[in-house]
Amino acid sequence: MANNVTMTQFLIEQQREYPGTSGTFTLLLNDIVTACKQISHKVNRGNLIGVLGSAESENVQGEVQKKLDIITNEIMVDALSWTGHLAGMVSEEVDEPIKIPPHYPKGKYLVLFDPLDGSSNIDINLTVGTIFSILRAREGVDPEPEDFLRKGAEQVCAGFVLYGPSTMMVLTTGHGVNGFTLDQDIGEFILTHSNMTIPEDTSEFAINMSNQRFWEEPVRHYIDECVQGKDGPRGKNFNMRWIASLVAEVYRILTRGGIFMYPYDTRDPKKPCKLRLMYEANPVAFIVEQAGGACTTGRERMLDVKPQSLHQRVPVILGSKNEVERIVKYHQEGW
Ligand code: AFP
Repeated sequence: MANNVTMTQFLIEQQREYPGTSGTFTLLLNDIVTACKQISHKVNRGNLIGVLGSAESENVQGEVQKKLDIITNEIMVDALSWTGHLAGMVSEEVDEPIKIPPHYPKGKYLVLFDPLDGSSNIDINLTVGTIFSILRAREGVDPEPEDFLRKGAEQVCAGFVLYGPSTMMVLTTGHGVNGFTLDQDIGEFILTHSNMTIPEDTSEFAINMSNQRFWEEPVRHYIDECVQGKDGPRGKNFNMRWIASLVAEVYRILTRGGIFMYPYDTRDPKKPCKLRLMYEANPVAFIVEQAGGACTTGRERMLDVKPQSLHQRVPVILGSKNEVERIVKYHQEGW
């Protein structure tokens, strides 16, 4: 592909390789891109336009919302409702599925999204992101919640946008993973990272160590071995990272390998996991697998998990394949 390839050109050229595609999909992705450009602008201007800090409200998860959680959710819904490419949406910030207003046509796709992942980092000017997952819909009808509860393996596309030192979009449509950087001068995402792949081995793990006493034994055993370093059973030193922003962790792993874990823990029996299956775990699992990595709950391949509810939480272990397989083996061995 030539240089300075815009995302639109990339998608259209990719579509030509797969005859029978209608082009609606490219239009839908462009709608999402337009929304993320608006979000990038808001996030970047932050205090200059008074959008930082908390809103006096809670989302369906019982979490205090940031002003930008609400603003970014509205931007996504407004940008996607009128286009005629969607039959319905699900957002981390809204309890029920979001319907397409009756005066707009309904399309053949469903979008599930976390409008602002890592929002606890927004006030400290750290990288945050938007995560999205696209499924096919039953055309022309208002989708029931069940229409969204599909295994991650049924996704037709998944992506996330990073609002960091530069704004980037990482995307898969099931044909590898590509990264695009937003050229603020021309307002276009330009292909800068073709065929991103995750090394099978790594010496870098990411986990919130402050939860160690609540982890299950297989995870505790794995981390114990890592921190023992070259004098321990792994015979090599490991480094640790924790950004508290899933998108930034996954981008680091796509760039240089690594393993990320937000495992099952016993802190709160009502909430044994943190990350949400439908709009956090499934889209990053699709991306990680397409980049040659692996993603599991510890006991099951993430993309095979049968969803039970729109906002369900799951344990997430993802990254360099050989490390993920080692942790799965520890779960199977009943550590
Ligand atoms: P927020 O969106 O509420 O900041 O949560 C971010 C997140 O879902 C994910 O992006 C991080 O990996 C994880 O939670 C951070 O969790 P801790 O706050 O427990 O470190």
